[in-house]
Amino acid sequence: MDDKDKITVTSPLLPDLDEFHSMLKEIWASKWVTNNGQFYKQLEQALCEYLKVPYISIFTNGTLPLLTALQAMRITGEVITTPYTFVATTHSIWWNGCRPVFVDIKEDTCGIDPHRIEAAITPNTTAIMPVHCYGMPVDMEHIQNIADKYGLKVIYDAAHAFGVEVNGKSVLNAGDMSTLSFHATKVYNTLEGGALIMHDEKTKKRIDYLKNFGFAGETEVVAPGINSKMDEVRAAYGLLNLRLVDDAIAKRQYVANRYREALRDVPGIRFFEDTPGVRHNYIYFPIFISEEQYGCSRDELYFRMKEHGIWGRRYFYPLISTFSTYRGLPSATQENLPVATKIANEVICLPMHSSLSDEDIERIINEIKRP
Ligand code: T4K
Repeated sequence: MDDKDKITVTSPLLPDLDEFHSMLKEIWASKWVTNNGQFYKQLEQALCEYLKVPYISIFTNGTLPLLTALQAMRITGEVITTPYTFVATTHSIWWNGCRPVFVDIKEDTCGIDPHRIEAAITPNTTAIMPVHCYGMPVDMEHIQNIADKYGLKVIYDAAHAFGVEVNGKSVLNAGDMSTLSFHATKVYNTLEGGALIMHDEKTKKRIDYLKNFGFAGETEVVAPGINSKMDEVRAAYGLLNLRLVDDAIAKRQYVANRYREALRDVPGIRFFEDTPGVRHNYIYFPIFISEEQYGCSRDELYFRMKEHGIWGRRYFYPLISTFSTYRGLPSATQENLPVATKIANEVICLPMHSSLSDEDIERIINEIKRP
């Protein structure tokens, strides 16, 4: 198969090159390339408005905000999370010297099952880190009630939830903090990048210190910080991409609807419908294969598609709880995680991005429908 015929799971949203070039010229003229530059400040402001959040701090990627949020809140001991996510979620807990405690997910969102959280709480639990997996909002009210009851912090890994709203309100305002990823593979990207969303100015100030080595002034260091500031080049790129993101989401919605229409009657294939009241961002289009009804296994379909140039991805297989670092944890057993185990064995994320053509979509659908 020719590489040009290959359809990948995603493709980055790219700004107009001439416009980007003009902004690069401004950066070159100013000779200010990082550390709180003009475009950086503009991007933080523009993102607050677009995302309907009060405060944001932008980062070099989506992993460092997770690490920094845990540091900022001095989280210790055990952190409740799920194994059905990208490894960055769990690694951020581990890198902070904490122990992840895995709780199973719900089939209708692939997010944490709030009904199973209380049973996982011990005297060492200090926080919950839920994930809005595929941008599907988890039950934030239920989670907050549990957190309030036990005095726990809630940090949302909202890497997939750029622009996702429930009844007109951003999901990024839930909990104590939420993180975003602006990686090239996301709905909105700054090449690499990410952000932390918080509720008040004091916390933003502290986060800004932490991501700048802990500096609170020229000579004062208030914490063992790290370097995770976004530079001017990526901030400029981000400002341009922000203008394109609504159209990109609309195009993704079109792709999702084409998939849904075509696959609704295929036995053994499930997918998410839109949730009433939710503004989805269509970051991924996962389908779940029931081998018995579909007639072949997830992996058979996955490799057949690949053979024909359609590179879906099995996000998130294998489960994080099966990796060597984590499989010895008491919460990592298959018996504790029946839904996550099942879903991880059924999922394929179909190609989903704003530059898919009608012919591409047709090719993908035909491959899935092929007997
Ligand atoms: N939390 C969650 C829940 C996350 O999903 C992620 C990241 C994070 C935290 C951490 O955020 P970051 O630190 O990454 O900002 C990708 C991404 O690297 C990762 O950002 C993402 N989640 C994860 C789910 O997927 P890979 O290893 O699958 O990506 P890769 O390089 O195989 O790319 C996938 C496809 O995308 C390629 O086949 C083609 C296309 N692509 C990719 C790149 C990089 C392009 O067309 N152009 C490109 O430049 O991890």
